[in-house]
Amino acid sequence: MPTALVTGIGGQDGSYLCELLLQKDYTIHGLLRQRSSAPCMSEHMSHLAASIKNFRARVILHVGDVLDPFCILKILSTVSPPIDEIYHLAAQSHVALSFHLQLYTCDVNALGTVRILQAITTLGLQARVKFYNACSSEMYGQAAQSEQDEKTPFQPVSPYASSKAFSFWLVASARIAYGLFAVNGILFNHESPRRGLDFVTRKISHGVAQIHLGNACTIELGNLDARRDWGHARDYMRGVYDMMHQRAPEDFVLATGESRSVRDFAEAAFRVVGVELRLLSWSGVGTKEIGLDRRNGQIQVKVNEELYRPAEVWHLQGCASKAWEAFNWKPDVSFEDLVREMVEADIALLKAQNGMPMKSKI
Ligand code: NDP
Ligand code: GDR
Repeated sequence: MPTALVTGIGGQDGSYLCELLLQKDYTIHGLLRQRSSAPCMSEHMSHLAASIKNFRARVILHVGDVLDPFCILKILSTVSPPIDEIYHLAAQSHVALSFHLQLYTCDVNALGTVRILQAITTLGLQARVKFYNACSSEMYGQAAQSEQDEKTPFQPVSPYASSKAFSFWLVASARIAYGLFAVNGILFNHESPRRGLDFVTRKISHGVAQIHLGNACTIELGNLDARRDWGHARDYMRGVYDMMHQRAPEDFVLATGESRSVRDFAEAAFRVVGVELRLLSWSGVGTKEIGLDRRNGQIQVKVNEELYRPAEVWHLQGCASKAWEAFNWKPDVSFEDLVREMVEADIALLKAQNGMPMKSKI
């Protein structure tokens, strides 16, 4: 039975990857941060623990932090059977927050990757361990190309994107210097009902659910014109697994090839609950645009310029033809089905919580 170490196992991608690896009979070691308010298992992990047979024997959780090199050294040097594959997903993954927490973001995302790579080589594991690094389409930044692939130059415009570009080159150089089987996945945005509430898709699906259930009147958003290539996280974790099982280590883009604006996402989410939006310009203080429900004229969306970023990535649209040619990867879930799944899941969640509101911070 193969053995994997997953950092960031409690996040969106970690939980889908964990499910996939369990289907493939892996023993999983997961790195989780300790929270002051125990238990440290995230909502997704608790859900998996409850639904998967023998979860505790098959998923061994280690409290740790990628800021502390000894956590990784200890896991890699002590677990038995030894780790075959490392999926490094842990990150300060919020782009807007990275402008406020620049040093911290670089420490976790860039130096966190250095710590793991150095642990591998210090223990002399480079010939037996495979390494996956979670890189991002954000690295393309304001790239001139209308479609981005593995050959498109990086032009990061945030501390988050710069930290991921740093980690990309570390991994690429570890491949050359040590012969490590190391792969960078350049993944475009992928979402799901397990997405954090501070990312725009979940903020919208959760906000639409709140409005639908009568718990709220409006959603406040930032830039509606930014365009993203949105897919489903489960499809992307399937691609990540396949990248790690090629004959030779190479970097791959995963994307749907379709780009939509934040406005498109908001309109699609409202359509799920039968609301047709009309967006109007308005000159209120700090508010630029409002979305009206066409039928009753109620304001459902407000744009607050305070939520704009100091530097924006305006257009992302990926080309995943290399992944298609190498391992027949393509996404299964369409944009409309993704939006519907997210809105319906939030309605069900809120009903189960008796309409108790969950607050979004950013
Ligand atoms: P999440 O933010 O949902 O998950 C990140 C996880 O990393 C969380 O569980 C978090 O723990 C953990 N983490 C953060 N800091 C540390 C630390 N110092 N030590 C240990 N663990 C830490 O992100 P996703 O699951 O969406 O993304 C996974 C990876 O893929 C990230 O690296 C992200 O940057 C990258 N990525 C994501 C994309 C997407 O669209 N989702 C696209 C491209 C790349 P805690 O729960 O305690 O906060
Ligand atoms: P992103 O995702 O920055 O692409 O990073 P996010 O959902 O945060 O933003 C997408 C776009 O929406 C605009 N936007 C808002 N964003 C947030 N969070 N909140 C708002 O209210 C809001 N209004 C408009 C943003 O300006 C932006 O243009 C995600 C993360 O998962 C990264 O870790 C990952 O690397 C990239 O996707 C690919």
